[in-house]
Amino acid sequence: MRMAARKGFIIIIVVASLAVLMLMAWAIIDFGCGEILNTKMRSDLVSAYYVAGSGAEYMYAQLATQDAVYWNPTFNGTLITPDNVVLGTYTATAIPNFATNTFYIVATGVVNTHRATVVVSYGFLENYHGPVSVGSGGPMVLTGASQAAQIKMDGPAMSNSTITSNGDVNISNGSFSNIVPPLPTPTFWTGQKFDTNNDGSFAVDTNSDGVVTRAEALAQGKEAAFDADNVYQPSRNQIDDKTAFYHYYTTYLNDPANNKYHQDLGITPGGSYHYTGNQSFKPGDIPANVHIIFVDGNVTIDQNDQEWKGGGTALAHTIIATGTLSITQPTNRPGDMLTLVSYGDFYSTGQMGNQGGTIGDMAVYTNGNATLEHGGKMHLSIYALGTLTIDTIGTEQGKDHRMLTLVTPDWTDPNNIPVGLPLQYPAYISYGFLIKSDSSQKPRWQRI
Ligand SMILES: [Ca+2]
Ligand SMILES: [Ca+2]
Repeated sequence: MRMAARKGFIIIIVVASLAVLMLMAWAIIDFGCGEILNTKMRSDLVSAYYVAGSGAEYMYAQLATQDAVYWNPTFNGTLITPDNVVLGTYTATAIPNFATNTFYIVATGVVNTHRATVVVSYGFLENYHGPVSVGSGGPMVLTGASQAAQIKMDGPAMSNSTITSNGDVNISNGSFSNIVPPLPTPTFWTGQKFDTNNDGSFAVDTNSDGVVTRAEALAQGKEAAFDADNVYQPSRNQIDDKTAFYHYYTTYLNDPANNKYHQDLGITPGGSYHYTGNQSFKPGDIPANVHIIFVDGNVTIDQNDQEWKGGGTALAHTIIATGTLSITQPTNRPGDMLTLVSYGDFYSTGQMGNQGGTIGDMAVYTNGNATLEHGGKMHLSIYALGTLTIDTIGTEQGKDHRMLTLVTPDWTDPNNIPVGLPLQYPAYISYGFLIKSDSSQKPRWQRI
Protein backbone atom coordinates (compact mmCIF):
# COMPACT_ATOMS: atom_id res chain seq x y z
CA MET A 1 0.00 0.00 0.00
CA ARG A 2 1.40 3.25 -1.01
CA MET A 3 -0.20 6.59 -0.69
CA ALA A 4 1.98 8.99 -2.59
CA ALA A 5 1.02 12.59 -2.83
CA ARG A 6 2.04 13.91 -6.20
CA LYS A 7 2.73 17.51 -5.84
CA GLY A 8 2.77 19.85 -8.73
CA PHE A 9 1.27 23.07 -9.78
CA ILE A 10 -0.43 24.59 -12.72
CA ILE A 11 -1.77 27.98 -11.91
CA ILE A 12 -2.41 29.54 -8.60
CA ILE A 13 -5.82 31.04 -8.58
CA VAL A 14 -5.82 33.42 -5.72
CA VAL A 15 -9.17 34.89 -5.11
CA ALA A 16 -8.06 37.56 -2.80
CA SER A 17 -10.31 40.00 -1.23
CA LEU A 18 -7.27 42.18 -0.84
CA ALA A 19 -8.24 44.42 -3.74
CA VAL A 20 -11.68 44.94 -2.30
CA LEU A 21 -10.27 45.64 1.10
CA MET A 22 -7.86 48.13 -0.34
CA LEU A 23 -10.69 49.96 -2.04
CA MET A 24 -12.48 50.05 1.28
CA ALA A 25 -9.35 51.36 2.86
CA TRP A 26 -9.20 54.20 0.36
CA ALA A 27 -12.85 54.89 1.07
CA ILE A 28 -12.13 55.16 4.75
CA ILE A 29 -9.24 57.45 4.05
CA ASP A 30 -11.56 59.73 2.13
CA PHE A 31 -13.45 60.28 5.32
CA GLY A 32 -10.57 62.27 6.69
CA CYS A 33 -7.71 60.02 7.69
CA GLY A 34 -4.32 61.56 7.31
CA GLU A 35 -1.68 60.66 4.78
CA ILE A 36 0.44 58.89 7.39
CA LEU A 37 -2.43 56.63 8.43
CA ASN A 38 -3.22 56.07 4.78
CA THR A 39 0.26 54.80 4.08
CA LYS A 40 0.34 52.73 7.26
CA MET A 41 -2.97 51.13 6.41
CA ARG A 42 -1.85 50.21 2.95
CA SER A 43 1.32 48.76 4.34
CA ASP A 44 -0.59 46.73 6.93
CA LEU A 45 -2.99 45.39 4.35
CA VAL A 46 -0.23 44.32 2.03
CA SER A 47 1.52 42.68 4.97
CA ALA A 48 -1.73 41.02 6.04
CA TYR A 49 -2.07 39.63 2.54
CA TYR A 50 1.35 38.00 2.70
CA VAL A 51 0.70 36.73 6.20
CA ALA A 52 -2.54 35.16 4.96
CA GLY A 53 -0.68 33.63 2.03
CA SER A 54 1.84 32.11 4.41
CA GLY A 55 -1.00 30.68 6.46
CA ALA A 56 -2.47 29.07 3.35
CA GLU A 57 0.91 27.61 2.42
CA TYR A 58 1.33 26.23 5.89
CA MET A 59 -2.10 24.66 5.78
CA TYR A 60 -1.39 23.14 2.39
CA ALA A 61 1.89 21.68 3.63
CA GLN A 62 0.05 20.12 6.56
CA LEU A 63 -2.56 18.53 4.33
CA ALA A 64 -0.08 17.37 1.72
CA THR A 65 1.88 15.37 4.25
CA GLN A 66 -1.08 13.66 5.86
CA ASP A 67 -1.86 10.06 5.00
CA ALA A 68 -5.51 10.84 5.40
CA VAL A 69 -7.07 14.23 5.21
CA TYR A 70 -9.42 15.38 7.90
CA TRP A 71 -11.44 18.24 6.61
CA ASN A 72 -12.21 21.58 8.14
CA PRO A 73 -9.17 21.81 10.36
CA THR A 74 -8.16 25.31 11.37
CA PHE A 75 -4.62 26.40 12.01
CA ASN A 76 -3.85 29.57 13.89
CA GLY A 77 -0.34 30.86 13.60
CA THR A 78 1.96 33.78 13.84
CA LEU A 79 4.33 34.84 11.11
CA ILE A 80 7.68 35.82 12.55
CA THR A 81 10.71 37.05 10.65
CA PRO A 82 14.10 35.36 11.12
CA ASP A 83 15.07 38.19 13.44
CA ASN A 84 12.00 37.56 15.58
CA VAL A 85 9.85 40.42 14.43
CA VAL A 86 6.18 39.50 14.56
CA LEU A 87 4.64 40.37 11.19
CA GLY A 88 1.11 39.28 12.00
CA THR A 89 -1.19 36.39 12.79
CA TYR A 90 -3.24 34.18 10.56
CA THR A 91 -6.10 31.73 10.63
CA ALA A 92 -6.32 29.12 7.87
CA THR A 93 -9.12 26.63 7.24
CA ALA A 94 -9.37 23.92 4.56
CA ILE A 95 -12.86 23.29 3.24
CA PRO A 96 -13.79 20.54 0.77
CA ASN A 97 -16.13 21.03 -2.13
CA PHE A 98 -17.32 17.56 -2.99
CA ALA A 99 -19.36 18.88 -5.89
CA THR A 100 -16.21 19.89 -7.73
CA ASN A 101 -13.84 17.32 -6.22
CA THR A 102 -11.69 20.13 -4.95
CA PHE A 103 -11.00 21.89 -1.73
CA TYR A 104 -10.00 25.39 -0.87
CA ILE A 105 -8.09 27.04 1.88
CA VAL A 106 -9.33 30.25 3.36
CA ALA A 107 -6.63 32.14 5.19
CA THR A 108 -6.97 35.47 6.90
CA GLY A 109 -3.93 37.50 7.89
CA VAL A 110 -4.11 40.21 10.54
CA VAL A 111 -1.54 42.98 10.89
CA ASN A 112 -2.25 45.75 13.35
CA THR A 113 -5.94 44.89 13.26
CA HIS A 114 -6.02 45.18 9.47
CA ARG A 115 -7.15 42.03 7.77
CA ALA A 116 -6.67 40.48 4.36
CA THR A 117 -8.16 37.19 3.22
CA VAL A 118 -6.77 34.78 0.66
CA VAL A 119 -8.65 31.87 -0.87
CA VAL A 120 -6.63 29.22 -2.71
CA SER A 121 -8.29 26.36 -4.57
CA TYR A 122 -6.77 22.90 -4.63
CA GLY A 123 -7.65 19.51 -6.00
CA PHE A 124 -6.67 15.97 -5.25
CA LEU A 125 -4.01 13.86 -6.85
CA GLU A 126 -3.16 10.91 -4.73
CA ASN A 127 -2.54 7.51 -6.18
CA TYR A 128 -3.09 4.29 -4.36
CA HIS A 129 -0.79 1.40 -5.20
CA GLY A 130 -1.16 -2.01 -3.69
CA PRO A 131 -3.52 -4.89 -3.10
CA VAL A 132 -7.16 -4.33 -2.41
CA SER A 133 -7.55 -3.65 1.26
CA VAL A 134 -11.26 -4.24 1.67
CA GLY A 135 -13.12 -4.78 -1.56
CA SER A 136 -16.38 -6.15 -2.86
CA GLY A 137 -18.16 -6.72 -6.10
CA GLY A 138 -21.52 -6.30 -4.37
CA PRO A 139 -22.53 -3.90 -1.63
CA MET A 140 -20.26 -3.26 1.31
CA VAL A 141 -21.73 -2.56 4.72
CA LEU A 142 -19.50 -1.47 7.56
CA THR A 143 -21.01 -1.19 11.02
CA GLY A 144 -19.17 -0.21 14.15
CA ALA A 145 -21.56 -0.96 16.97
CA SER A 146 -20.32 1.65 19.38
CA GLN A 147 -17.27 3.27 20.84
CA ALA A 148 -16.64 0.03 22.62
CA ALA A 149 -16.59 -1.87 19.34
CA GLN A 150 -15.42 0.34 16.55
CA ILE A 151 -14.11 -0.54 13.12
CA LYS A 152 -10.71 0.90 12.44
CA MET A 153 -9.13 -0.15 9.19
CA ASP A 154 -6.80 0.65 6.37
CA GLY A 155 -8.54 1.79 3.28
CA PRO A 156 -9.42 2.67 0.76
CA ALA A 157 -12.55 0.55 0.94
CA MET A 158 -13.52 -0.29 -2.61
CA SER A 159 -16.74 -1.62 -4.00
CA ASN A 160 -18.18 -2.02 -7.44
CA SER A 161 -21.51 -1.42 -5.79
CA THR A 162 -22.23 0.75 -2.77
CA ILE A 163 -20.44 1.31 0.52
CA THR A 164 -22.50 1.98 3.60
CA SER A 165 -20.85 3.05 6.80
CA ASN A 166 -22.76 2.94 10.06
CA GLY A 167 -21.70 3.93 13.52
CA ASP A 168 -18.11 4.12 14.59
CA VAL A 169 -16.10 3.39 11.45
CA ASN A 170 -12.69 4.88 10.87
CA ILE A 171 -11.04 4.19 7.53
CA SER A 172 -7.56 5.57 7.09
CA ASN A 173 -6.37 6.28 3.57
CA GLY A 174 -9.96 6.10 2.60
CA SER A 175 -11.95 8.61 4.49
CA PHE A 176 -13.48 9.44 1.14
CA SER A 177 -13.85 5.90 0.03
CA ASN A 178 -17.42 5.78 -1.17
CA ILE A 179 -16.03 5.45 -4.62
CA VAL A 180 -16.52 3.04 -7.43
CA PRO A 181 -13.13 2.21 -8.86
CA PRO A 182 -13.07 -0.40 -11.56
CA LEU A 183 -12.22 -3.39 -9.39
CA PRO A 184 -11.69 -6.44 -11.56
CA THR A 185 -13.93 -9.46 -11.32
CA PRO A 186 -11.65 -12.39 -10.53
CA THR A 187 -12.19 -15.45 -12.63
CA PHE A 188 -11.18 -19.06 -12.59
CA TRP A 189 -11.23 -19.49 -16.32
CA THR A 190 -7.95 -20.01 -18.02
CA GLY A 191 -9.50 -20.62 -21.39
CA GLN A 192 -12.71 -19.87 -23.20
CA LYS A 193 -15.81 -20.13 -21.08
CA PHE A 194 -17.28 -23.63 -21.07
CA ASP A 195 -14.00 -24.94 -22.41
CA THR A 196 -12.86 -25.96 -18.97
CA ASN A 197 -9.89 -27.96 -20.18
CA ASN A 198 -8.90 -25.24 -22.60
CA ASP A 199 -8.57 -27.57 -25.59
CA GLY A 200 -10.61 -25.33 -27.88
CA SER A 201 -13.58 -27.68 -27.94
CA PHE A 202 -16.66 -26.66 -26.04
CA ALA A 203 -20.44 -26.68 -26.08
CA VAL A 204 -22.36 -23.43 -26.29
CA ASP A 205 -24.65 -22.02 -23.62
CA THR A 206 -27.47 -21.61 -26.08
CA ASN A 207 -29.99 -20.11 -23.67
CA SER A 208 -27.40 -17.86 -22.00
CA ASP A 209 -28.21 -18.92 -18.45
CA GLY A 210 -24.57 -19.32 -17.48
CA VAL A 211 -24.67 -23.10 -17.61
CA VAL A 212 -24.08 -25.64 -20.35
CA THR A 213 -26.21 -28.70 -19.72
CA ARG A 214 -25.83 -32.11 -21.23
CA ALA A 215 -29.06 -31.49 -23.13
CA GLU A 216 -27.58 -28.37 -24.69
CA ALA A 217 -24.44 -30.26 -25.64
CA LEU A 218 -26.44 -33.10 -27.13
CA ALA A 219 -28.43 -30.66 -29.26
CA GLN A 220 -25.14 -29.41 -30.66
CA GLY A 221 -23.63 -32.82 -31.20
CA LYS A 222 -20.99 -31.94 -28.63
CA GLU A 223 -21.24 -34.83 -26.21
CA ALA A 224 -17.53 -35.55 -26.33
CA ALA A 225 -16.63 -31.91 -25.63
CA PHE A 226 -19.17 -31.83 -22.84
CA ASP A 227 -17.80 -34.96 -21.20
CA ALA A 228 -14.25 -33.66 -21.38
CA ASP A 229 -15.19 -30.38 -19.74
CA ASN A 230 -17.71 -31.71 -17.24
CA VAL A 231 -15.04 -32.31 -14.60
CA TYR A 232 -16.71 -31.19 -11.38
CA GLN A 233 -19.05 -33.84 -10.03
CA PRO A 234 -19.98 -35.24 -13.47
CA SER A 235 -23.31 -36.43 -12.13
CA ARG A 236 -24.37 -32.79 -11.96
CA ASN A 237 -24.35 -32.86 -15.74
CA GLN A 238 -23.57 -29.21 -16.09
CA ILE A 239 -20.59 -27.01 -16.84
CA ASP A 240 -20.61 -23.71 -15.00
CA ASP A 241 -18.43 -21.31 -13.04
CA LYS A 242 -18.03 -23.83 -10.23
CA THR A 243 -16.70 -26.32 -12.74
CA ALA A 244 -14.12 -23.77 -13.77
CA PHE A 245 -13.27 -23.10 -10.12
CA TYR A 246 -12.70 -26.78 -9.54
CA HIS A 247 -10.69 -27.27 -12.69
CA TYR A 248 -8.56 -24.20 -12.06
CA TYR A 249 -7.24 -25.52 -8.76
CA THR A 250 -7.25 -29.25 -9.13
CA THR A 251 -5.79 -29.35 -12.61
CA TYR A 252 -4.40 -26.03 -13.77
CA LEU A 253 -2.80 -24.63 -10.60
CA ASN A 254 -1.78 -28.06 -9.42
CA ASP A 255 0.44 -28.37 -12.47
CA PRO A 256 4.10 -27.57 -11.62
CA ALA A 257 4.18 -25.37 -14.73
CA ASN A 258 1.47 -23.12 -13.33
CA ASN A 259 2.42 -22.45 -9.72
CA LYS A 260 5.34 -20.57 -8.25
CA TYR A 261 6.49 -23.58 -6.26
CA HIS A 262 7.02 -25.45 -9.52
CA GLN A 263 5.73 -28.64 -8.03
CA ASP A 264 2.71 -30.89 -7.98
CA LEU A 265 0.61 -29.38 -5.20
CA GLY A 266 -1.20 -32.60 -4.42
CA ILE A 267 -4.68 -31.13 -4.81
CA THR A 268 -5.86 -33.24 -7.73
CA PRO A 269 -8.57 -35.77 -6.83
CA GLY A 270 -6.80 -38.50 -4.90
CA GLY A 271 -3.94 -36.16 -4.01
CA SER A 272 -2.61 -35.85 -0.47
CA TYR A 273 -4.19 -32.44 0.05
CA HIS A 274 -7.43 -32.92 -1.82
CA TYR A 275 -10.24 -33.49 0.65
CA THR A 276 -13.77 -34.49 -0.22
CA GLY A 277 -16.52 -33.59 2.22
CA ASN A 278 -16.69 -31.00 4.97
CA GLN A 279 -13.52 -30.48 6.98
CA SER A 280 -12.56 -28.90 10.29
CA PHE A 281 -9.02 -27.81 11.03
CA LYS A 282 -7.35 -26.59 14.18
CA PRO A 283 -3.74 -25.71 15.02
CA GLY A 284 -1.39 -28.52 14.20
CA ASP A 285 -3.71 -30.42 11.88
CA ILE A 286 -1.74 -29.62 8.73
CA PRO A 287 2.03 -30.08 8.40
CA ALA A 288 4.12 -26.97 7.93
CA ASN A 289 5.39 -27.88 4.49
CA VAL A 290 1.98 -27.91 2.84
CA HIS A 291 1.47 -25.12 0.35
CA ILE A 292 -2.20 -25.54 -0.38
CA ILE A 293 -5.23 -27.56 0.68
CA PHE A 294 -8.26 -28.15 -1.51
CA VAL A 295 -11.55 -29.11 0.10
CA ASP A 296 -14.54 -30.10 -1.97
CA GLY A 297 -16.98 -29.10 0.72
CA ASN A 298 -17.22 -26.66 3.60
CA VAL A 299 -14.28 -25.74 5.80
CA THR A 300 -14.30 -24.70 9.44
CA ILE A 301 -11.05 -23.45 10.93
CA ASP A 302 -10.35 -22.80 14.57
CA GLN A 303 -7.54 -20.23 14.75
CA ASN A 304 -5.35 -21.85 12.15
CA ASP A 305 -4.69 -25.27 10.72
CA GLN A 306 -0.93 -25.17 11.11
CA GLU A 307 1.34 -24.77 14.08
CA TRP A 308 1.63 -21.10 14.92
CA LYS A 309 2.93 -20.71 18.44
CA GLY A 310 6.39 -22.07 17.98
CA GLY A 311 9.41 -20.64 16.24
CA GLY A 312 10.76 -21.87 12.95
CA THR A 313 10.34 -20.36 9.56
CA ALA A 314 7.32 -18.37 8.54
CA LEU A 315 4.47 -20.32 7.04
CA ALA A 316 2.58 -19.47 3.90
CA HIS A 317 -0.27 -21.63 2.78
CA THR A 318 -3.67 -21.54 1.17
CA ILE A 319 -6.96 -23.27 1.85
CA ILE A 320 -9.54 -23.60 -0.91
CA ALA A 321 -13.16 -24.60 -0.34
CA THR A 322 -15.84 -25.28 -2.91
CA GLY A 323 -18.40 -24.52 -0.19
CA THR A 324 -18.40 -22.04 2.65
CA LEU A 325 -15.31 -21.27 4.67
CA SER A 326 -15.44 -20.16 8.29
CA ILE A 327 -12.61 -19.21 10.58
CA THR A 328 -12.90 -18.45 14.27
CA GLN A 329 -10.24 -16.30 15.84
CA PRO A 330 -7.76 -16.22 12.95
CA THR A 331 -4.32 -16.48 14.42
CA ASN A 332 -0.81 -16.71 13.10
CA ARG A 333 2.73 -15.51 13.63
CA PRO A 334 4.83 -12.70 12.22
CA GLY A 335 5.74 -13.50 8.64
CA ASP A 336 3.01 -16.09 8.19
CA MET A 337 0.56 -15.78 5.30
CA LEU A 338 -2.78 -17.54 5.50
CA THR A 339 -4.79 -17.38 2.28
CA LEU A 340 -8.42 -18.47 2.24
CA VAL A 341 -10.51 -18.88 -0.90
CA SER A 342 -14.09 -20.06 -1.00
CA TYR A 343 -16.52 -20.58 -3.80
CA GLY A 344 -19.33 -20.21 -1.29
CA ASP A 345 -19.47 -17.66 1.49
CA PHE A 346 -16.78 -16.63 3.94
CA TYR A 347 -17.33 -15.99 7.63
CA SER A 348 -14.97 -14.92 10.39
CA THR A 349 -15.42 -14.03 14.00
CA GLY A 350 -13.13 -13.34 16.91
CA GLN A 351 -12.07 -10.88 19.51
CA MET A 352 -9.23 -8.53 20.12
CA GLY A 353 -6.34 -9.77 22.18
CA ASN A 354 -7.50 -13.35 22.04
CA GLN A 355 -4.42 -15.33 20.96
CA GLY A 356 -3.02 -12.24 19.31
CA GLY A 357 -4.92 -12.14 16.03
CA THR A 358 -3.21 -12.49 12.70
CA ILE A 359 0.14 -11.06 13.61
CA GLY A 360 1.20 -12.33 10.25
CA ASP A 361 -0.91 -11.78 7.16
CA MET A 362 -4.17 -13.05 5.77
CA ALA A 363 -5.69 -12.85 2.31
CA VAL A 364 -9.29 -13.77 1.58
CA TYR A 365 -11.25 -14.16 -1.60
CA THR A 366 -14.79 -15.41 -1.73
CA ASN A 367 -16.97 -15.94 -4.74
CA GLY A 368 -19.94 -15.45 -2.42
CA ASN A 369 -20.53 -13.10 0.48
CA ALA A 370 -18.02 -12.31 3.22
CA THR A 371 -18.96 -11.48 6.78
CA LEU A 372 -16.64 -10.42 9.57
CA GLU A 373 -18.31 -10.25 12.96
CA HIS A 374 -17.19 -9.10 16.38
CA GLY A 375 -13.58 -8.04 16.69
CA GLY A 376 -10.03 -8.94 16.00
CA LYS A 377 -6.84 -7.63 14.62
CA MET A 378 -5.66 -8.66 11.20
CA HIS A 379 -3.23 -7.78 8.49
CA LEU A 380 -5.76 -8.45 5.78
CA SER A 381 -6.57 -8.15 2.13
CA ILE A 382 -10.16 -9.26 1.52
CA TYR A 383 -12.28 -9.28 -1.58
CA ALA A 384 -15.83 -10.63 -1.79
CA LEU A 385 -17.44 -10.98 -5.18
CA GLY A 386 -20.78 -10.67 -3.40
CA THR A 387 -21.67 -8.58 -0.37
CA LEU A 388 -19.03 -7.73 2.21
CA THR A 389 -20.29 -7.10 5.72
CA ILE A 390 -18.16 -6.06 8.65
CA ASP A 391 -20.14 -5.66 11.85
CA THR A 392 -18.64 -5.51 15.30
CA ILE A 393 -22.04 -6.48 16.75
CA GLY A 394 -20.81 -6.86 20.29
CA THR A 395 -20.10 -4.09 22.71
CA GLU A 396 -17.51 -5.65 24.96
CA GLN A 397 -15.14 -2.90 25.89
CA GLY A 398 -11.99 -3.31 23.84
CA LYS A 399 -12.64 -6.89 22.77
CA ASP A 400 -14.99 -6.26 19.89
CA HIS A 401 -12.92 -3.71 18.08
CA ARG A 402 -12.29 -4.73 14.50
CA MET A 403 -8.88 -3.45 13.48
CA LEU A 404 -7.70 -4.20 9.97
CA THR A 405 -4.38 -3.22 8.54
CA LEU A 406 -3.17 -4.10 5.10
CA VAL A 407 -1.02 -7.11 4.41
CA THR A 408 2.65 -6.41 4.91
CA PRO A 409 4.32 -8.03 1.86
CA ASP A 410 4.83 -5.84 -1.18
CA TRP A 411 2.63 -7.48 -3.80
CA THR A 412 4.19 -5.52 -6.62
CA ASP A 413 6.58 -8.47 -6.57
CA PRO A 414 4.52 -11.33 -8.04
CA ASN A 415 6.47 -13.80 -5.93
CA ASN A 416 4.93 -12.25 -2.84
CA ILE A 417 1.37 -12.79 -4.03
CA PRO A 418 -0.07 -15.85 -2.31
CA VAL A 419 -0.59 -18.89 -4.48
CA GLY A 420 -4.24 -19.72 -4.93
CA LEU A 421 -5.73 -16.26 -5.21
CA PRO A 422 -7.88 -16.29 -8.33
CA LEU A 423 -6.87 -14.73 -11.59
CA GLN A 424 -7.43 -10.98 -11.62
CA TYR A 425 -7.46 -10.78 -7.84
CA PRO A 426 -6.68 -7.11 -7.27
CA ALA A 427 -3.21 -7.76 -5.95
CA TYR A 428 -1.78 -4.56 -7.31
CA ILE A 429 -3.96 -1.67 -8.26
CA SER A 430 -3.36 1.95 -8.92
CA TYR A 431 -5.92 4.66 -9.29
CA GLY A 432 -6.50 8.28 -8.60
CA PHE A 433 -7.96 9.08 -5.25
CA LEU A 434 -11.33 10.72 -5.67
CA ILE A 435 -13.18 12.51 -2.95
CA LYS A 436 -16.46 11.78 -4.57
CA SER A 437 -18.01 9.08 -6.65
CA ASP A 438 -17.46 10.58 -10.03
CA SER A 439 -14.70 9.15 -12.13
CA SER A 440 -15.32 11.72 -14.83
CA GLN A 441 -13.47 14.31 -12.80
CA LYS A 442 -9.77 13.90 -12.75
CA PRO A 443 -8.49 14.02 -9.22
CA ARG A 444 -5.79 16.45 -8.41
CA TRP A 445 -3.76 17.09 -5.35
CA GLN A 446 -2.32 20.35 -6.35
CA ARG A 447 -3.20 23.93 -6.76
CA ILE A 448 -5.58 24.62 -9.59
CA1 LIG B 1 -12.84 -28.42 -23.89
CA1 LIG C 1 -27.55 -23.05 -20.74
